[in-house]
This record gives sequence, C-alpha cells and structure tokens, in this order.
Amino acid sequence: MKKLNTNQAVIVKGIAGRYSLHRYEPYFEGIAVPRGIFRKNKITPLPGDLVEYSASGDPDIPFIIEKILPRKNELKRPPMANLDILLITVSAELPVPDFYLVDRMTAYANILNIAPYILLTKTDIDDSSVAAILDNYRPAGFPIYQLGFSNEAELLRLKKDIRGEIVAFAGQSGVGKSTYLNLLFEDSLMETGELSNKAGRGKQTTRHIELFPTGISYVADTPGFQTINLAEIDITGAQFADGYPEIKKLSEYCRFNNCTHLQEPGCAVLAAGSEQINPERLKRYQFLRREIDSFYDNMY
Ligand SMILES: Nc1nc2c(ncn2[C@@H]2O[C@H](COP(=O)(O)OP(=O)(O)O)[C@@H](O)[C@H]2O)c(=O)[nH]1
Ligand SMILES: [Mg+2]
Ligand SMILES: [Zn+2]
Repeated sequence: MKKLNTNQAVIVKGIAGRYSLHRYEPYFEGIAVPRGIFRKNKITPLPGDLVEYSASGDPDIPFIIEKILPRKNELKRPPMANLDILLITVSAELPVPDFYLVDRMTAYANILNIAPYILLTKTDIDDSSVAAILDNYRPAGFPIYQLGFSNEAELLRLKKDIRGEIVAFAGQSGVGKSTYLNLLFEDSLMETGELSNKAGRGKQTTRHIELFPTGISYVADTPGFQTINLAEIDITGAQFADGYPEIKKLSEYCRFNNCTHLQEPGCAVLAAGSEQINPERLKRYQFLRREIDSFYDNMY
C-alpha cells in the first residue's frame, strides 16, 4: 500500500453513505461523508480506497472525503478497492487441493494487479503433497509459505511480507483461513478481541465488507473469494493467458503474436521444460483457455 500523508487515510468501512477512515502513521480514525460532487459524478467510495479528507466542523460526522486517490484495482464482488495481496490458502492434507481453483485464483489476482501468495497449510500433518504444490507454482514465481502448527519461522516470514498491505484470504472451506487469520493477527486480537469475533467468523450475515486494521496490515473480512469467478471480470482468452506469469514470459518467444499456446507450431510455452512451466498446470491452463474461448465463440 502507498504511504499516506497526514490528510490521507484508508476507508475501512462504508455503511449508508458514512465512511470509517483509518491510518496507522500518524494514528487516525474518523467518520466521514463524501463531498456532494461524488454522488453527482456517480462515484462511490469503496473500502480500500485511499482518500484525502478535511474537517467538516460537524461533531456528528467530523470529516469530509475530498478526493479518492487513483485505484490500483477495483473489485466487483466483494466490492472493494486496492487489494494488494490475495492469500490463496491450500491444504497439504485435507481438503484435497483443487488445483483448478488455485489456477483460477492466481490468474484472477494477476489480471487485477493483486499479488497472489500461496499459503500451504497443514504441512505438520502431511507433507506428501508439498512437492507437487511447489512444482506447480514455483515456476510462476509466486511467494509460497509452508505453514503448519509449530512452523513459527514461516509464519513470521509471512507476517513480515504482508506488513502495511491490504490483504484477503481465499480458498476452499477447511483449508485453514480462519486459523491463520488468527495466528497472524493474534497480537492485535488480544488488544481488541474484535477480529476473533468478526473477521474470524465462519459465515457472513451482512453484505457490506469491512477492512480490519490488524496492527500490521488491513485484512478484508469477506468469504467472497471462495467462489472466484473469472467470467465476472469479463476477460478474454488472451488476458487469461497473461494471468500466468510463466506463460506471459515465455510467450514473447512464440512464433505467432496471438499464440494461444494450445497447439500452434513454434509455441515457446509448449516447448518449455517443467522448470519453466509445470506440465500439469499447462494442461489445466489449456482446459480453462478452451472454456473461455468457446464462451466467446458461442457469443458471436
Ligand atoms: N494440524 C494443523 N491443523 C490445521 C492447520 N490449519 C488449519 N488446521 C485445522 O483445520 C481445520 C479447519 O481450519 P479453519 O481455519 O476453520 O478453515 P477455514 O474453513 O479455511 O477457515 C481446523 O480444525 C484447524 O485447526 C495446520 O496448519 N495444521
Ligand atoms: Mg473459516
Ligand atoms: Zn505459444
């Protein structure tokens, strides 16, 4: 996340046109309403927005949002802005990893300019699938954390890497999202008790989303990423391919500019070795790519 000036803050929540602002350094909290011009221009401030504010003189709502800083991304579902990191959580034990889901989530994140981090949990129970997960995702260059109860070092490394960022958890039910949310942010939990009651809860009852200042970063309280849907962001097959860092890099060397990496002659992706792109991940890419392409074929 961008470093904030003393007239800037993060929107952590918005209910009925009232926005909660927060900043770590120097510490600031306040309630604000946007200037009328926002509504006139049909601009809705979102959780995650970095804004400039001023004093309103009204003790009930002491601040006014003057300006929304340019967004690095804007998500439809959940509605939020400026997500920095998607913590894609995968279990080394049960539930059995859904590699298609992980691939779709990493592509989705990359396309939206969100950094995908792979959190591999339960390595203390079973490490037999660790190698497969590393083989699949290391060539892409994603940060991977091998987490498990009693692996304090990896947890600390993750904690350090998400400092100051806006993050959200994603992944199948039962992989350990709530567990690691609590382990990562237990220090701030003890201060407020708020995270364990709210962000850690299993089901969401309200539609609005909230970012929790955890003491080190902001975590989005949302189950919205469990069912990530590429169709939702209207991507083309070519954009989808660019969501794979290892394919994007290799595609420079494909004979054809518009290579789909499905069957073309002179395709550098098809010719690549397993240390450049994992063969299983490539097969899944091709399946998903055909699915996206046939969607567009059927449309026109
Ligand atoms: N041994 C072990 N158990 C874990 C680990 N992570 C999660 N669990 C357990 O897996 C179960 C599901 O975790 P939970 O956080 O509720 O998953 P969620 O559905 O993704 O939020 C719980 O019983 C956790 O205690 C881990 O790294 N090691
Ligand atoms: Mg949970
Ligand atoms: Zn190609």
